[in-house]
Amino acid sequence: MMPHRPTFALRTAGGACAGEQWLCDGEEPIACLTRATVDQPEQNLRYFNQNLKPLELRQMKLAPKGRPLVAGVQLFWNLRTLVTSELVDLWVEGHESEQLVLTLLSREPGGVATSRRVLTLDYDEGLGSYVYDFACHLEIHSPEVFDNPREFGSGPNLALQYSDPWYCDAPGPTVEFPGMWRKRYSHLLAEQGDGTVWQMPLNHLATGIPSPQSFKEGGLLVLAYDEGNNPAFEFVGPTGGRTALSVCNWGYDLHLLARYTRDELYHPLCERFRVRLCPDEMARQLRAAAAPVPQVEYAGCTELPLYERQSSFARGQRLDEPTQGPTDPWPWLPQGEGARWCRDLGRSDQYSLMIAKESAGPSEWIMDREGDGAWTQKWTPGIGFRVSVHIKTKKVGGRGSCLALRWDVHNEYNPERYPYVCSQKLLGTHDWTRVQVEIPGPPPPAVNALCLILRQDGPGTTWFDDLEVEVL
Ligand SMILES: [Ca+2]
Repeated sequence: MMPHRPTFALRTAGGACAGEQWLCDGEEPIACLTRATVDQPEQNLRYFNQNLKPLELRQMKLAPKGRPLVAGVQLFWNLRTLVTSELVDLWVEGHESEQLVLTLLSREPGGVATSRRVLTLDYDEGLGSYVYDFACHLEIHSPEVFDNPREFGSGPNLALQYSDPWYCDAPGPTVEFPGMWRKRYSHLLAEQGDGTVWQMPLNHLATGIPSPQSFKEGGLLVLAYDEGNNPAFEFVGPTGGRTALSVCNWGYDLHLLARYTRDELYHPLCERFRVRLCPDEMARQLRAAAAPVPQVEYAGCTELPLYERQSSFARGQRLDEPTQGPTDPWPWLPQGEGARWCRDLGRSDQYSLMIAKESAGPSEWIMDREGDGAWTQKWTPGIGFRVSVHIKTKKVGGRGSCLALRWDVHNEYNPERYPYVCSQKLLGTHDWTRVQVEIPGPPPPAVNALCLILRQDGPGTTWFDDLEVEVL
């Protein structure tokens, strides 16, 4: 086979006016350089409503004729609450050559810091991979903004985020629907600073396990496993030792944070990382060498029932294992006293969700990820939901047991601002009784999901079973 010889350029598409800018290899677009307005719910979920037009590389291919594997790499610094969000200038060197260098100058709008991000794009014949090398320079013009007791607290270091990248196709869809994307990945793997290999199974809740606080010099962080398509972040030089990772359970985005001492803030800073393919054999070796997954608990549970639109609550997920099957479903979460997954009584089988307690007041089971902000089919303003469940009660007092729906917003200052739309409430003792709630569209602005709630307000025992969720 002839070796691949790239010809890189930053091309501008034509149309009604100058259009999108794409990094291209010959005629093939391989990554989009964008600074477009990001709307809700993504604006709130990914940028905390702090960066309306983020400067990013999106839809990055890592191999010629490959599919995009990295959905986005942010090209700005997130300095606690300040962001180098304002583009100042952009230079390109090496048009129509085997190495393209893109320099992006941006600033924090108040004048606290200036970012110079240098992307050097190469092709590595041995890896069969494009290599996007990012040098993340930062000059802090007013280090005092960070070097004070409020920002530093009592620790010796301050962590500043140099990027927050995220992947294509991770996680998989929450529920099955026509035209859904294929779920491909099950683990994040990393070469840590102490020489051990870290693993995180993808199941949304395992993002709570301790994540790497440093990486090996030249170490890799790999999303696995899809033959020939395992994207890797490589930490270059001292950046590995300074970098801590945190992974968001919302979208498996990687918060890459570098630690600095007070004195370091007074000098120019630079972190370097690369985005490229991880060879299949290497991904397999990392998986084999990985340390065991620590126990993962939520409210004392190591296993939780999974959300499905038609559910008898028979399927569960161990929180220290990756999800199985074609989707990445979310679990139902117990909230408050007496909520447990019942495995010896149900309406049509042995399984149901249960609340049993003697105290007054509410306990709930909730699932807040039904929506296109949580990987279902795209919403239109005409969307609405009809949800039913069967409820059995024994000596329920207080205000009784019900099903409720509400529109949900994550991340915002006041996320829980929409009303509960409740079904009929059952008090006392009832055999299985079907209750139903409808919530019409359009969803309020910035809403990213529908929250389903199974609630008992008062003492007694309630079983919930045979849930049906209909998208209207
Ligand atoms: Ca059942």
